[in-house]
Amino acid sequence: MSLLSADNLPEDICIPSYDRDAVTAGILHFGIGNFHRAHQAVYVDDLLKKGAQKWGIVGVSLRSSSMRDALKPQDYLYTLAVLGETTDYRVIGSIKDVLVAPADPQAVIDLLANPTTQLVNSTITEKGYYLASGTIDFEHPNLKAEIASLETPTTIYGFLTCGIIQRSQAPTPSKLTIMCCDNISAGGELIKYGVQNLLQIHDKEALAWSKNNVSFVSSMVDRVSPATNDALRESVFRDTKRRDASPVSTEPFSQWIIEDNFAGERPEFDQVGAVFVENISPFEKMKLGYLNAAHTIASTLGYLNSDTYVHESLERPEVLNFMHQALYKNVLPNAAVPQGYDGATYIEDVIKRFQNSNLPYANLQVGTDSSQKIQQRWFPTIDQTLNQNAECSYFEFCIGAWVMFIQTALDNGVLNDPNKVRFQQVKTTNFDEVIKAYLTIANADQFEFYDEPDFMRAVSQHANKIKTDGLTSALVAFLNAQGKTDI
Ligand code: CS2
Repeated sequence: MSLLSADNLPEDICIPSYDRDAVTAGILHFGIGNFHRAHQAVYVDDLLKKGAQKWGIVGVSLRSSSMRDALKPQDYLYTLAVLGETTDYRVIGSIKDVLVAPADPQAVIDLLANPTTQLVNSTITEKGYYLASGTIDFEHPNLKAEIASLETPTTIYGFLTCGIIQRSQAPTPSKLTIMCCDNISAGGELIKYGVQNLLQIHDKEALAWSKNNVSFVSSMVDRVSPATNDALRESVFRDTKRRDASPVSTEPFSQWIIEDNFAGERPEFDQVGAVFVENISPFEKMKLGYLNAAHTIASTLGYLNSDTYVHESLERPEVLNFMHQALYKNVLPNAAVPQGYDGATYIEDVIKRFQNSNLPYANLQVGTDSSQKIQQRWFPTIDQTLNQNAECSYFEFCIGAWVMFIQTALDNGVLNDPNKVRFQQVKTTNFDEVIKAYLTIANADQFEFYDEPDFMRAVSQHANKIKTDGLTSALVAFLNAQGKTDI
């Protein structure tokens, strides 16, 4: 069986042109998922091709061994399939190893303390940060356990804290940069808050050392990369003649904006297309408030229409029209874009990317962890809009549709959300109470719109209309009531 490996690389496609054995792992990456392997790991592969051998990656899985088990037989090589107008393949070699934290936590801590490690990145999805009410939920059992003892860390905060403590005890401790690469606003500051809280409890000397030697950085990351399926495995085998247990598909577009605040050495990611900036906030707000908000709009409406993929959702004229209207009328006027960007152009570019039928992205994949995601993607814009007494009716419909998404996905047994049990425990037959309960579970009560009677009344009307008439009928009626104007 022609399994992809270092001794069995495919011909005629782009492969690592550098000596992988000479590469050392300057980067530790928490969350070796498809997004990381389509994004940061590709930038690093490009950097290694330019001779920057010190920036190889060791991945760390905080939960399961599946990625390690898939990649180890392939020498941690994998195939990237870029699915645009054409299909382009390349083999990525930037990952040198993958550790499974629950199996050997000390190996992860040792790596964090190792002076060769200079940069720690995270793509652990929104739920990996244990957010509640807009900040870290220190009441969560996993965090309570780490507050009590760092004997067996399980969260990114616990592991980073243990690693910093051990690193600080070296004879000549070296600096470290920790970078959030998730769709989280001010992710670097959030990780800093969680880690410094634990250091304050467990090792004040390490806390003092970290304040001068460890920096916490945010970044805006952007590349659509669906979950791997057998169809991709088969097309990769057909086209490259190599079996790859875990190939990754993605789009041609890629963007990485990085806050320029490195404690130690900074990989020259700007040599391979990333951009370093002083102020990351406008970029985070644009990505979350436009692209990710739109992704959740398309997937929420799409799932209620029984469409499997995002591009199929947008093939419905009424959904595409709603998407345009929502972004132009409820986002663009209230969510600034960074200098040099044009909001309308960004909207059109994002929608075009989502319409790429060569890269099917499941509505249910976007819908995963939606109770966490909408707090970052929708709620801040809604509050901004209400504070400016601006138009917000499209988000009223979105929130009503999201409530129906949760209820429908629960009924269908396909809801994938850290709050699934809490949603299941909402048993009232009063639908307005269901709406309030679902929104409370999503921490909406921490936002102003939750106590805005007109807004919540409209949400209830839309949710009830969708419940009784179905999504399409409710959506068309809504658009007609808005005096539907095609963009
Ligand atoms: C998506 C994101 O699944 C989701 O939540 O909205 O993963 C999205 O594809 C990326 O942020 C695009 O950069």
